[in-house]
Amino acid sequence: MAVYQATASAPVNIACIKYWGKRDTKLILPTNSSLSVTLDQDHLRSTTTSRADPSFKHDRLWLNGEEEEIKDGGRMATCIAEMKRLRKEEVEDKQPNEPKLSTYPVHIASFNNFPTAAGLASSASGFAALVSSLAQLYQLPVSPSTLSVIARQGSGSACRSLFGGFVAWEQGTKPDGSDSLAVQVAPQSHWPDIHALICVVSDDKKGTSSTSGMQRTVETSPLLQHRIKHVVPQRMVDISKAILDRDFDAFAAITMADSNQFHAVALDTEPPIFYMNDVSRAIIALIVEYNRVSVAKGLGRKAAYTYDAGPNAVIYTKKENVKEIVELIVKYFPQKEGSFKDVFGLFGGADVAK
Ligand code: 2P0
Repeated sequence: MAVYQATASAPVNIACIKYWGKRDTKLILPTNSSLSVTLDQDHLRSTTTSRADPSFKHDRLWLNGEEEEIKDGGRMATCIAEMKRLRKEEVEDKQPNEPKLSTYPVHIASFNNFPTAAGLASSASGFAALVSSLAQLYQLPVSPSTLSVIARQGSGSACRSLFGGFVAWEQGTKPDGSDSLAVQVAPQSHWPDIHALICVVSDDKKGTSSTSGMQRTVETSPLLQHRIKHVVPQRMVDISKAILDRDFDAFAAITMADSNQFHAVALDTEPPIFYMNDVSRAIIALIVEYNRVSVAKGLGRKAAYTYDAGPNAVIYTKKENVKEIVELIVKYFPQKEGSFKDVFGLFGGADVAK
C-alpha cells in the first residue's frame, strides 16, 4: 500500500521592520508591512513530518514529541483545512485519478532544533514547516507566496519563513487577505556576508504574548497610528533599497530605528508593555558606542541591534566583524558558567539562509 508522507524544514526569521498589530485578528491581517531576514537552515529551524492515511481516525499533532490538541476553529485547524482545500482544488479536481488525500486525516510531528526555553519565537518556523510539509505531501503546484497566505493564518510572522534571504510581508488591501503575503526581496546569495548573532539575555517565558500585546497596542496606542501611516511605508522602501544596494550603514540605521519604535509603541500601550531589560539596554549602549567609533573613522555603522517581544538581542553585522563583536560582548557581559538564565549568553552566530 502506498505511504503518503513528507518532511520539510523552515528556519526562524528575525524582523528588521517589525510586524506589530492586526487589522483582522481571525485572518491575521497586519496593520503594516514588515521585512525580515531568514536565518540559515543549519541553525534555528523547525522540521515537520506529515502523513496522510485513510485508516487514521482524525488529525493529530505532536510538538517536540508531546501530543497537542488541535482545537476546532483554531489556527492549526485552519492551516490544515486550508491545505486540504488547496489539495482538492489544485490537484484532485483537476486530475481525478490522483488519490483523494484531502479526505484522509493527517498525523503531524514537528521538532525544533533549538531549546524552546531559550525564549526564541518558534511559531514562525513551526507554521512555515507545517505548511511546507503538507505542500510536499499534497504535491501542490503552487508558489511559496501562495503558501505564505496559509502560513500567515497560523502565525503572522510565519509567512516570512517560507522564503530564505531577505523577505517582505506585504500587508495587502483585500478584506479576504489573499494579497497579504510574503515576497522575497533578495536571496541570501545577494548579500551572503550578513550574519546574525543571537544573544540570549534571558530564557524566561515572556510576560505578554505577542498576540495579546499587539492587540492591546492597536486598541490603545496613538503612536501606533503614526507609525503605520507615516513611518513604516517609507522604511519598507528604504530598507529594500539598502538591501539591494548592499548598503550596510543604511540597513543598520533603519533596523535599529524600527526596533526602537516597536518598543516605543509597546511602551505607549495601556497598560505599558516592557520587553527589554537592563541587559538589553546595555547591549544597545555597546552597539551605539561601537558604531560611533566606526562612523568617526569614516567606516559607517558596523552593527545593528534588534529586539522582538522579549529581552534577547539579535545583532546583524558583516562576517568580517563577527569575531570583534563576539569578543566585545563576552568582555562586557561575561557568562556565568553553566547558567543561561538571567545572565547574558551567546546562543550562536547564525548565517542567514539561502
Ligand atoms: C516580527 N513579532 O515582525 C514581530 C516583532 C514580535 C516583534 O511577529 O499573533 O508570533 O501569531 O500573528 O507572528 C510576533 O508575532 O504573532 C512577531 P501572531 P507573531 O517578527
